[in-house]
Amino acid sequence: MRKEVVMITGANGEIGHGLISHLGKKGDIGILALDVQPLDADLVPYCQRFIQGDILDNMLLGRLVAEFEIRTIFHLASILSTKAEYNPETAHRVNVEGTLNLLRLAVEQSAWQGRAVKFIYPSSIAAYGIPDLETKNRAGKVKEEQFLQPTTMYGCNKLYCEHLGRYYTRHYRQLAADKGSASVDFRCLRFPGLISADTIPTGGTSDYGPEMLHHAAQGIPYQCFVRPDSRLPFMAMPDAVKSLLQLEEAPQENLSQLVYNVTSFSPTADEIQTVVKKYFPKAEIHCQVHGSRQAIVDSWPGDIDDSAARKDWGWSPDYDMNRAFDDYLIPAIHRRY
Ligand code: AKB
Repeated sequence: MRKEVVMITGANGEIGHGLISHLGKKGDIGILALDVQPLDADLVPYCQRFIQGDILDNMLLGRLVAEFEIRTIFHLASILSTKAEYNPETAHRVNVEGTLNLLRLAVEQSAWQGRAVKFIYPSSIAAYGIPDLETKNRAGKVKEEQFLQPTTMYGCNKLYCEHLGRYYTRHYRQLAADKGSASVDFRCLRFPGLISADTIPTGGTSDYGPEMLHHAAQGIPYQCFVRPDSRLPFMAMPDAVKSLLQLEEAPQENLSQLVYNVTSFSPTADEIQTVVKKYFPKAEIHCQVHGSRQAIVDSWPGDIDDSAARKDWGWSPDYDMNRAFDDYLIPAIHRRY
């Protein structure tokens, strides 16, 4: 008999770590983990199966459909914004074709199970593209339907995959229903920058937040690549995990939209530096602006409106900036380094 599992792609990435540790500690569902990189040893015991493989490998995905009963796909694998700018076509292949492959897998699983497989997709504030700084400063909390003109390949990929998810859920569902089959139940979060105590992101543009903290904790000088007044929304990793699981559990009839902003606090780079220096007074942090990364940050909103998530499925972050540092990041980082 096939065992019911949740499938997690990008398992060895930042969010993968947080999600696998959380679900693994709860232990009430098997985890099928997939990543192109080997899985860190501390995550292996939490997984029913880890497969080192590529989401572009359709033969591999076909095997998984045959072997497992997949309840939910958390599709976390992606090439982040800065890295994607250096390899746009590769990013497109991984971020878009990879997502399409997984949507197809979800459709096949749904048809086989006779019920819609849930597909939880983290999109990003990169889906937004604000034309200039003055508009950014006046925009306030940006809503899901505003400023959807991304300036990066990653942002274009995320926005397009949101549309693909909508297509498979709303329109393909009708085709499936006509054939007496089920389709996929796609649900999407637009994440702000994330800060984890356990992992340091690679290839993103909001990375200056977590990098400042992790460098300071290790006594390594840090060159911050954005201006001190640069503002972005952020969230602590436990809240990111909480939002993924809350959205997965939300009753379908409560969801008035497919794509939801979620966020917690919106500091400037200078405000992050101030709080980091409160805990690590000897931290050496200097500013050396990187033009193209700064341009990406300037095109992303300084804050986003997550009222739809709050209203539809009771979203509320546990960690504001003070709590994130006092109760989560600093204690965990002291244990780590
Ligand atoms: C990135 O910086 O690319 C990501 C994101 C905001 O999606 N952290």
